[in-house]
Amino acid sequence: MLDRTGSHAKWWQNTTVYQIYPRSFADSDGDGIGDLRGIISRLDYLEALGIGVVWLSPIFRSPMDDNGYDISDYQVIAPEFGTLEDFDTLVREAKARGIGIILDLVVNHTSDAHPWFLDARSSRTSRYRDFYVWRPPAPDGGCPTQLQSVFGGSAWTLDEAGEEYYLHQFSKRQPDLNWENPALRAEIYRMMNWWLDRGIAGFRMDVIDLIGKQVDRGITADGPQLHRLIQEMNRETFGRRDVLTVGEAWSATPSSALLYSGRDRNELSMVFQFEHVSQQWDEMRGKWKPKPFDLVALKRVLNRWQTALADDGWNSLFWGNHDLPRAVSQYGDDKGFRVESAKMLATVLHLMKGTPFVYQGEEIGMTNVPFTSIEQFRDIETLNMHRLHLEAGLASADFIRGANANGRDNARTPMQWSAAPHGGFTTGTPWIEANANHATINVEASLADETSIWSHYRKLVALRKSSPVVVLGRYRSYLAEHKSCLVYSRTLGAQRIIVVANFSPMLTTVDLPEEIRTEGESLISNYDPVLRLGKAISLKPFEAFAVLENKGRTV
Ligand code: TEU
Repeated sequence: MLDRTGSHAKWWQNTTVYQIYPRSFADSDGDGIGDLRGIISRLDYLEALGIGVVWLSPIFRSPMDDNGYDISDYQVIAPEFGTLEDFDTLVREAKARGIGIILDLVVNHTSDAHPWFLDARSSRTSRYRDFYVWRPPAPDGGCPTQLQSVFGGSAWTLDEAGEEYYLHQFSKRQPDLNWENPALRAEIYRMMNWWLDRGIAGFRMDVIDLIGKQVDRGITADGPQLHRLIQEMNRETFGRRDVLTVGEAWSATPSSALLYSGRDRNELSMVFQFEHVSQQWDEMRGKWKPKPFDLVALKRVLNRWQTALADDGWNSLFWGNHDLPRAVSQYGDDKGFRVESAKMLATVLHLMKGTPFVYQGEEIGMTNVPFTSIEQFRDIETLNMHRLHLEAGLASADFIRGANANGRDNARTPMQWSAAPHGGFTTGTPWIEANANHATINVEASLADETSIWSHYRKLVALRKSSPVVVLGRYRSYLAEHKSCLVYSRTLGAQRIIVVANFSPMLTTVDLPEEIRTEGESLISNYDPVLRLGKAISLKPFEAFAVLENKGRTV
């Protein structure tokens, strides 16, 4: 498959990635926590879906203050997840099924239980002191700056022994690393090569846009040295290997994404940007007070990113992950038209230009979980924010409404394998309650139904593998201001695909622009196949389809 420059497309441009949150995916030993042997037992399921890569959220030793995004030993598997031998078995068994494993590289910070930090805080002359970011108290004895943590409260905590504050942009148990220190960087690169030598297929890089922080200048994300650091990391580790690297960058813009992923930049394969997510959050209260869904605004963002990276760089494509609400609840209709809208969302995303990421359970239409009491939640961010909400005099019920819409636990309830207790995730008591709708929304029921959401995802994954126009076709959008209909085309040579989607639960009639009135073969549809696009077309609730135009035929 050749790209527009005539060079071959990269292997990670025509594959689909599946994200596993190990804690909630499959528990093999009945302790209520998912583990590596549980994942191994489900590799045939992922192979059947057609997945080419699995991204594992962190599996390393950790106090689990932030469910593994607080690492205390980068080269030991967390005992609750298994052993290094289990990991090597997973890599081998996945590879035998054509699946690569990418690891979650969390190197903006460690856990406060990491030996580096324990040593660093033991003495101001520790050799590891400068692996972290320490500052003296402000003149009034308070925090060095007013920087706030993502999880609420100050980003500074006073270490009594050393009478200095240390920086933590997340929980106080996640001290930020000092990437200005070459000795720290060398330790990270050594660790990365150790995992690459074990046969992994790449890395997802946690908040990689924060490693260039310059806190004395008030800079946390996208610092002036950031790209120099990523290019050094590339040179010292994965740059010499044909692997997939995706950086999580909440601060990314279309122009900075070209710096991260441009073909001659020697940085990353792609980034996760979140404009389509954060543009739905309230300016003041963020995700805890979501705005009403606005398709025109969403289309504007999707189009901006497809257009910006049309000729260089590469998009990641995702609706959800372990930090985000369930896609069908956020962008579709998880009540009246769950199946139709989940298939619609998958069609819209998977036929765009970029690498699609499927979050565990998305492929069977798992939904947000209607927790009613704060005791049911587990996420440190949610629990911290709830406490601050109450301290600010706001009602718990008001906060819980926001957490029901956008809290991270929505994505972290156990994977629903069957109608058995706890969704068949564990024979024990799960670390977090399973969604009660596992009785009807589960893998077993999906696999038995050829019209299921799962079957729809499998078709889309196969389309990407078999169709150069899906991988490399030029994207063009239409009807930008239409409030409920999304339309785009992909063109490569004489081939053109037209994708049409109705984001509304209402029957919708749309006048199509003349340049896309055509006929061809139905590539995929969530209702009856569509072969012809005339002047006016009526769309059923959440109807979506793709037509592959017959060469040279228009109506
Ligand atoms: O997330 C980065 C991050 O900032 C998110 O937590 C997001 O901003 C927040 O959920 C929005 O409210 C990464 C990981 O994906 C996340 O799970 C970790 O908690 C975080 O970094 C710290 O490692």
